Amino acid sequence: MNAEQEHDQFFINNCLSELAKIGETPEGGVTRLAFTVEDVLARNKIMEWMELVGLKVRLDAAGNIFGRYTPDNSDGEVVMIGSHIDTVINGGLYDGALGVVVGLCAIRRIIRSSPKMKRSIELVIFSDEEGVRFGGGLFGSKALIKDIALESITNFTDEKGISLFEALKNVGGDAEQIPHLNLNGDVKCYLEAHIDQSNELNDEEKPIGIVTAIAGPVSLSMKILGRAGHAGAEPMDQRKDALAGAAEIILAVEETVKAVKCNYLVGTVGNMKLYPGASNVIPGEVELTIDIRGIDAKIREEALKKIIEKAKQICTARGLILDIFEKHRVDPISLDEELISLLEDTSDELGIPYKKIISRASHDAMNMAKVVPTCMLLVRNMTGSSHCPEEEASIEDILKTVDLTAAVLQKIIFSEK
Ligand code: HGY
Ligand code: MN
Ligand code: MN
Repeated sequence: MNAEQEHDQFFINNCLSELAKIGETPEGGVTRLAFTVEDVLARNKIMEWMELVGLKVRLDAAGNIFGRYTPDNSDGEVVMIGSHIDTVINGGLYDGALGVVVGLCAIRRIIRSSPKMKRSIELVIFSDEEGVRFGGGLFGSKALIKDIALESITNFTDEKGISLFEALKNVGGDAEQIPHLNLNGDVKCYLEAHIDQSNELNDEEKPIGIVTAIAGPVSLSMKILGRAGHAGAEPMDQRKDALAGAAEIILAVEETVKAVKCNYLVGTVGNMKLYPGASNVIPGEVELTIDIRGIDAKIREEALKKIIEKAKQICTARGLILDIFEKHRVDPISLDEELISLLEDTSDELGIPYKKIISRASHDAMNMAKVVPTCMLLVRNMTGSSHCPEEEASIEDILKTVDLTAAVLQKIIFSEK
């Protein structure tokens, strides 16, 4: 390992361990929900690092953070790299944070080695990628490409009834100004590095995945209204038990998705609240979330339609009322062929083994790919688990990712095209 890589290793370990402390959980994970105190503290930390590296920092109305290096003889074009730092509840230490630290480290290397470059280079931290607090997801990148309505920003609320619209102010955002957002320059391309959230790279013993396409999520919220009643006094045939109905719907999600036999189609009920929630009261109300993902939009839609059909039949048969709200939808997307080849060629030059891979998890890169040429790298996950404290990447693989990212960004920055 040369002196530069040694310094990078220290830089990476330090940044990741600093971020891991902000929102750390007793189980060794991290909870940093969008626009909470933990999110604000992590944002401030990263803005400090951006300035230390020599980047000019700005925030946009969606709370996205941009750190840009503009060389003296800049030609106005920008090369972007980024990810997110908000997390799920008790998430892993690498989801989002790894891509931010890899980006910062790669930019730092490029500025030190070639300050005279002609294109600017920018690190972006997108707001509220996970969507755990308000429902939805990929908020910051959706806002940047003007793919989110003011009405949903106002209607999305957290468990305490605080709206995304209000919470956004905690980080200096202003939802009313979102329609005026822009990329602030001529963006040549966007690259995102992220930990692999499956076991695929680990199984194949590859340190890096070059993403060819990203599966698209749809998330619904279903409200099931029955009738609360006495658990002892009410006969079984007179009940309108909202939780029993919900239980049938949850199994219908699993059964419908499994029946499709397409291994990129997945369905999950990840959250459920019931009311009143007492052992001697028949549940009167249930709200549950349904997350369906697929790499083929048509197959995903057919499965979704079947699930909604079955949910309606179950509720009719039980005399329950069903309300369905769509919270989030991004179509599956293929990434830029030219950038994929550039990543492959550069991996070969650096002798870094890789696998071309479809990302089952969704990322801000899906929205950026709609407006600029976009590519994505996944870093081997040593446990194959994610959205939980067990998520793990090795410093060796992270350094390889910095080597590859810096080399590819360098080529793009200096390319004549
Ligand atoms: O849910 C996802 O795929 C991403 O981690 N937000
Ligand atoms: Mn995630
Ligand atoms: Mn992520």
